[in-house]
Amino acid sequence: NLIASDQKRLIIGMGQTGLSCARFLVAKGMSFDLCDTRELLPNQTAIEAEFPQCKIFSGELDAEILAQYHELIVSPGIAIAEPAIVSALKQGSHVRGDVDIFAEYVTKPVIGITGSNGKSTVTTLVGEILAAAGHKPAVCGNIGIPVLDVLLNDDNYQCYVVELSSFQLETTHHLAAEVACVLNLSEDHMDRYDSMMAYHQAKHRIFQGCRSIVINREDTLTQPLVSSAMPKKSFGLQMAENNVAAKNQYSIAQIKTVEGLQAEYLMFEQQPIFPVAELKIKGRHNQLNALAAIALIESLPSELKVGADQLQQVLSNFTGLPHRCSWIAEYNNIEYFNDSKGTNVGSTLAAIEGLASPNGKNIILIAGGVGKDQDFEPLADACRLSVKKILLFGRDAKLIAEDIAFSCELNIVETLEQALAQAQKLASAGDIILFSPACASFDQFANYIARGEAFEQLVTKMINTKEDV
Ligand code: UMA
Ligand code: ADP
Repeated sequence: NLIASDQKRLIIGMGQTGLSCARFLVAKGMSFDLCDTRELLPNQTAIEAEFPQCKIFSGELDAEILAQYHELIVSPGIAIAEPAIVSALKQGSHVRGDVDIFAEYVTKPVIGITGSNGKSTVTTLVGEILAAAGHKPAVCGNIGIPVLDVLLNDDNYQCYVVELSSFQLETTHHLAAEVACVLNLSEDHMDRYDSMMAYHQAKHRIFQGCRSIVINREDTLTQPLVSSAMPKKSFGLQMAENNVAAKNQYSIAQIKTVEGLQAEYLMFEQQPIFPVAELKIKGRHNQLNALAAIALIESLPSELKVGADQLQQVLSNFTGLPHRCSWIAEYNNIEYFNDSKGTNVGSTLAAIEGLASPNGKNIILIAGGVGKDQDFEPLADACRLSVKKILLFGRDAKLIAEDIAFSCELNIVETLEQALAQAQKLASAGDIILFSPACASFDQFANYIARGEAFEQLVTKMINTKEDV
């Protein structure tokens, strides 16, 4: 039997994160072993070639093997509540993740961004604004680039804009971000958490050791318990009524322009920053995302200062990321939107609210997939107001139907293709066909990107076929 010692580290998961941890530890001259529970080990060839000295364990996590390691470096796709991990912890092993190692070594400012929705949009926006100002940001984390991969090229960067998932935060002990933010909090990943409280606690680990915070004034769940001395900026739609209360607040307000017209502006305290109508990203949620990005940027130290021109240039050019409420086509006066990244109830609500017409029901919604044990009832009111019909497909279609029954007309079909065909038949001029699944994709697709691309291809094919007739 091996005896646990400070030298013994086990990387759990051989995906992107596991591989980045292995490369980073090698660069620091540290030894480790690896394991993965998947039948087909990812990156196996690269790992065997690059790290021939390592043991690789496959198959189910084994409590006895894990307990032999002092440090378990757990990938985000593996829950730390796994019995083998819990058992190793009881026997004295420590758990950490790639972001915790990153936090130990990083010396430049870190901008930490989490939340149930909007993380990738805000992370990208912050990165683009800093880049436009000539600073060299590394945009990384849950957005798709492991933090340790970029830290290996630290000389190329002046700061780190890090998107963090609750899974990554679970294994992070002291991020010490320059500024940290939970954008919003609504139910997600309930298949991995026992309660909303547990999910909330994981998200709030982003504030550990931070130097300043950005909070969402209209979502108390985003607000940490911190000392009143902690520098704080806040964003929200409503502006506080007087100058004192509005201190450090970002909001949206109607103001009189120099031409004497009323226009909505993104505001800092009582000063206009940018006209809402000139944002290319649409919907109230994206206005909040823009405010959050500005608040984060303006919380940074003076060496990362951004000029008003540079900020405005990015705000007026940023068209958003693909698969997030993206306009796809208009045909016969019917518009098609792909919101495949709408993988939870909160994001689908934002999509419906962003596209709803004040003059009655204008949306035909296509949703469904893997429901992650969410409660779909919060969709019911928005459906009652704005959705003509819902077409549900995928594994949990029936569960969703039970939660939102009677809020609007509803049909269950097997596939996305059948859903689109039915939506198409129902739609009339002025309607919107919105694909916003509120669910994960892996029952029928590899990921949200493949699902969004499938939807876009189906729409294009349908339009081309009609035009050929
Ligand atoms: N897995 C196993 N056995 C293992 C290890 C993993 O079955 O031993 C499974 C996981 O359950 C998961 C898949 O393999 O289904 C990938 O897990 P991973 O931990 O190896 O993932 P990575 O490839 O390292 O990618 C991770 C993030 N993935 C997850 O959190 C599941 C990526 O976020 C992230 O971009 C990447 O690190 C770089 O930081 C993806 C994601 O879906 C985009 N995130 C979730 C979300 O945004 O909702 C949280
Ligand atoms: P994340 O990285 O947190 O998943 P994204 O920026 O990729 O966030 O957007 C994911 C989904 O959430 C998309 O459907 C998008 O339209 C929606 N969304 C974006 N920002 C918000 C927000 N502030 N509130 C609610 N939904 C949002």
